[in-house]
Amino acid sequence: GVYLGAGEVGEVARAEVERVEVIDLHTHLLPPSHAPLMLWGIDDMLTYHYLVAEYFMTAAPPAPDPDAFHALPKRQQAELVWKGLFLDRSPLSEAARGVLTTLQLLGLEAEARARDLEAIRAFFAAADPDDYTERVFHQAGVRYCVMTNVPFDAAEVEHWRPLARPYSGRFRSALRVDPLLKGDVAGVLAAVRGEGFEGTLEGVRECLRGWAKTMQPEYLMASTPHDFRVREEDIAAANTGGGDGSGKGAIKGTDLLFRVLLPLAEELNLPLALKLGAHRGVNPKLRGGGDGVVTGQSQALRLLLTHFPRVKFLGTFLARSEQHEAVVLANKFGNFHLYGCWWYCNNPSMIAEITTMRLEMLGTAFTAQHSDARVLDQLLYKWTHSRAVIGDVLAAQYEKMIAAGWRVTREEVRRDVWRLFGGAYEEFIAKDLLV
Ligand code: RAT
Ligand code: ZN
Repeated sequence: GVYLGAGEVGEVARAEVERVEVIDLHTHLLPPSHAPLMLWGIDDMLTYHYLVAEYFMTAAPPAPDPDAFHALPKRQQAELVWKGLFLDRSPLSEAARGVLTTLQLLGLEAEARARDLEAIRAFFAAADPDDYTERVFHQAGVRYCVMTNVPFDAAEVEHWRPLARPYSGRFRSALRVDPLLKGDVAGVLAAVRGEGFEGTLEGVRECLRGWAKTMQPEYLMASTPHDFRVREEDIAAANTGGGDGSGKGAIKGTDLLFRVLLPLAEELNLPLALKLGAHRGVNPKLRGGGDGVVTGQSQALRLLLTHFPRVKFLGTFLARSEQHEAVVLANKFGNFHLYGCWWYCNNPSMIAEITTMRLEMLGTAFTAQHSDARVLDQLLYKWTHSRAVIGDVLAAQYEKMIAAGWRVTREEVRRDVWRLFGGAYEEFIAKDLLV
């Protein structure tokens, strides 16, 4: 290829970010074969927990209280959110703007502008879930997404054993195991026994091996509890054995992490993806929308990276203030891959700041974004909004590089962009660790 002129590199970078087919490393999407668990359409968009929380913080009496709201049919919940956030005030927040962008991309801008919820509903009522899924992935430019598959969730389990029908390659699995990180021994043993395994550490391992076989996950994953700590004495104690539930001493919460999850990650050659910094249920009445943020978890991750060099870790932090520590860790540990701007950081201002810092310190050795979409249609806005911000950030970085005398071709820009949107992840998964 030919070198781009100094004046065109920014535009080319933006254009390449627009067109790259991304890997969406973390979503809560499920394929149509998992219906009714697959969320899509306007009522699911309006009842997204980000919007429901915003609705409660703004709705005036006689708005229902959260319990009464959640007891209503979804249709009615959606109507309340629509009125509260789109009719009684303007949809200024990122999540509310997301609904507008989505409708615009679906050709429903006029209906939205007319505030015509019924006309918007009619569009989705006429859509076929399989065709619509393919359309959204294609239009959003998503090669494939990684789901969040929870073997401890009875409603989801039904759809796996037996698998209703093979699902499209647009969906890949991640096996989510939060109770193991929480150290919920009683809960985990009850679940494992319920599936016919022994209530021992080996029983838990067997159960998870079975789920890994069923789901064929890309990685194991968990979010950390707000009080998550890694202590070297716990790692040492786990290494010297002790209780395994077969009578020789009780199983401790930390055993689930150090004697089950991490050894299993190594045995199955699966990375462990950690999402650090959520504080679940700070306002439990808001349910999924009731979680907060905590800081101070990067040291726990550092200890895991140090003590488990044969395990690959993917990681992302919820707190803005912990992004810098996260970048430094990603610059020190070859078994760590940093990905995405998660949840409360998935806002344009944060994405710009965080991506700039990562580019400056990591080059292309990270994954710029994941959508965390819970509703299929959200792929459209989350990727549109993220591409716009990341394109600008990347353009500015290339311009500084050009000012230092370097020249690049369009193909080189394309290669770099691919790394930031999925290529670096696939390289990380494929590489051999130097231990
Ligand atoms: O962003 C979200 O939708 C949160 O509710 C969480 O699901 C979070 O992303 C998580 O995976 O724990
Ligand atoms: Zn999530």
